[in-house]
Amino acid sequence: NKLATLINSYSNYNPSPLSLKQFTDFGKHANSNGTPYPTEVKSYEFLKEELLVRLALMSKEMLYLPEKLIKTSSVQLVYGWYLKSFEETLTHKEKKPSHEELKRFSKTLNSIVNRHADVVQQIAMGIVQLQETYGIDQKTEQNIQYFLDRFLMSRISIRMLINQHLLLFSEKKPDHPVQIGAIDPSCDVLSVLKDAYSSAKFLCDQYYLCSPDIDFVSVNRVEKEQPIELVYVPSHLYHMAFEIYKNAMRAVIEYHGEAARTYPNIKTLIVKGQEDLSIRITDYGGGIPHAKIPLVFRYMYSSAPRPAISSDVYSPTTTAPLAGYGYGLPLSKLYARYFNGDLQLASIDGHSTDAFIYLKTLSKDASEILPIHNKAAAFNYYNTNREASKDWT
Ligand code: W6P
Repeated sequence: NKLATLINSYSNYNPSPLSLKQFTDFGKHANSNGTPYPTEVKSYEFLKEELLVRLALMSKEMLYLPEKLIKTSSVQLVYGWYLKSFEETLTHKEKKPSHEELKRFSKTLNSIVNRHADVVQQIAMGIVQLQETYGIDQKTEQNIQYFLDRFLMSRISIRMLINQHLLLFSEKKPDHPVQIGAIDPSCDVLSVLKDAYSSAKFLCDQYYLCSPDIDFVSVNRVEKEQPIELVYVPSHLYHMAFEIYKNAMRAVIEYHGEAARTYPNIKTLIVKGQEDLSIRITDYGGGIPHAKIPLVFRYMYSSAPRPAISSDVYSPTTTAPLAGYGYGLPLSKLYARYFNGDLQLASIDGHSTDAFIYLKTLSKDASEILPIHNKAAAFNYYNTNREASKDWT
């Protein structure tokens, strides 16, 4: 059929990654008076093609999932959403960018964002379903890990593009007037971290009736003595820091005991260097064994015993009340990697954990990292048995 053929052909293209500099340069000219809608038209022409590529790639990628997972109702539902959104985007293909068409396009974008709101939850449910019905072996787990890293990164990127277009060109307005869409060209890193800390502290106080304090140290090696600013998406940074603070607080309180009256402070160091903006969050919460570090970033580690969820206003699969290794940490790592940064943990068992967030100081270096598709590589990855390596004991 026609839709399948078009998806096949669009999935042969690679996505075009944008840097934060490209996003902001572009957005600066939005709403500048002159010819009506010149930037909006450019954004429209780019986005309608780019969306088709990114949606097609991920709908194809889903077909590499284990058959038993594809067959679950949750994965079928999500797959249908991708087809529907691809189809809706296609209706804009040969259109001229009239005022009406631009408005209709924004409507489509809105409906895509809403349609895909629960993707992460649905996929997580499908995995739990598979786990409970058949169990998941090591190879299957690795394939799901590989898939989710790619799939969720693609989802982050699609939502970034759509959100950016809507914030710049529709009634939807940014949180803060200086923002260029979702991007703050002078994001105050310390204040975002303080917000994230205080939200985590709020949850921690609710759960344990106490929480560790925090010390912040900032070192600006680029603009001496100035507050540290960065071109970044504040909501992404908030998400990462919030996740780390929750885990850090839980570790500290569980390690020293709820009865302890005082706790060692959590420490946060922010350093802006020429190339990296690095953030180190240290907790003296007893650390975790070196061999267990990779587990923290696994989507399926959440199937291990989780802390009891009392008043569950939070989605049990995406975030737990005070960090139960849901999808929070793997997703945070994706947010960091999305604009060419990273998130890593280093722990000293019996002592402390350092969480590192690396971001790019220069917005031109902060370019989207996107999964590309290559049939041979994908086939190879999804079908290789990495269980028994033949060259090490
Ligand atoms: C821990 C375990 C962990 C995960 C993520 C961030 C901080 C921490 N601290 O003990």
